[in-house]
Amino acid sequence: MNHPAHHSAETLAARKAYYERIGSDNMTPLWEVLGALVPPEPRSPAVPHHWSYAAVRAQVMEAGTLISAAEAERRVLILENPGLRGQSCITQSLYAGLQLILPGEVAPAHRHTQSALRLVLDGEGAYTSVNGERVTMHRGDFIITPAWTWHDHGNLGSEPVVWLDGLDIPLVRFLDAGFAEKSAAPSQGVVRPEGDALARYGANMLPVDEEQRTGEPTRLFIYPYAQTRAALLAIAQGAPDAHLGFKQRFVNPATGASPMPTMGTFAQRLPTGFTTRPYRCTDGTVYVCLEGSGEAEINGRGFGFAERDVFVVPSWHTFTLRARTDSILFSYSDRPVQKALGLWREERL
Ligand code: 1HN
Repeated sequence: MNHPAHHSAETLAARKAYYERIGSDNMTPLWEVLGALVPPEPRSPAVPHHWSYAAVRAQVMEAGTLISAAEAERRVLILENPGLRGQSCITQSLYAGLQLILPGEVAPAHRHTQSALRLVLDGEGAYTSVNGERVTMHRGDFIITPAWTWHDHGNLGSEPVVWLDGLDIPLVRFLDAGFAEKSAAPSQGVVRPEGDALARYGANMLPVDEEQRTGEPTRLFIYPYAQTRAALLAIAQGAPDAHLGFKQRFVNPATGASPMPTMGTFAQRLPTGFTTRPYRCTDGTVYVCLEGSGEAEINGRGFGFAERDVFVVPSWHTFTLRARTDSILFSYSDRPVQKALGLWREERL
């Protein structure tokens, strides 16, 4: 409502009584909420936030003294947006968490309709298994478990391993489309040798008789950091984009679409001293610093970032990124969903 002050107490009381009467029939007046339902521009309840890995690492490790991976099923500390506490959300549509697996542990096999990505942050020696193929995790590797694929994790090494999980949980919850199933066996049998998917799908070739429809997730489920890093360094000879630095998107090599239909994933390099021009877009985005250090300024608030830190830029928040030292950032968002629905917008300021 626009001008409540211009109405008499009588009118307002009559309206209030009316709202109560129609409320008992589960109706409510649009005119009281119209402005909030159709705002002139996105007004996310999510807020910018930064998690320093150095600051939270000890708390992640402490979880390892309190519960096993087997009992927890997944031993994860959820990164909750301060504006969305209690909802297991880092943005309105996305989830993020830090998962810990100790030497000798297994996180048992299950599958669900939610799609997941892993970004390996700390420690060596863990593996994840996706539909019967194992992959050894190295720092910076980006690994996916598409919707309804069986997956379990283990740690065959001698160090704790921590990775970031990114899932489309809030989006699937919103759609009431979640299903999940636990496997009888904790670990999947290995049905293909390690490296099979990377060789078949990740070497600029595809099996000659395989076709994929747009929207199907990629059969390449590991994007090794060594490849990503080498590519970002090699393209950094020319001038960086003023708003994005040197920014690439990960693709399903069979279709050119995002690796999974619900989450877009990106890697970008910002050379030492480079500051991006102010930019905003409608996909709230989770950033992870893989290398380097710098500052993000988000709607006027400054956050320093260092290696392994996570920060979130909510929808339509204007931000800049400055690299204090040569930086590589990974990021993910719901951009493919917004693009498929014709909703995505960006503004380069
Ligand atoms: C899940 O399956 C994993 O497989 C991690 O590692 C986090 C959060 C919610 C629901 C399922 C995993 C998850 C999850």
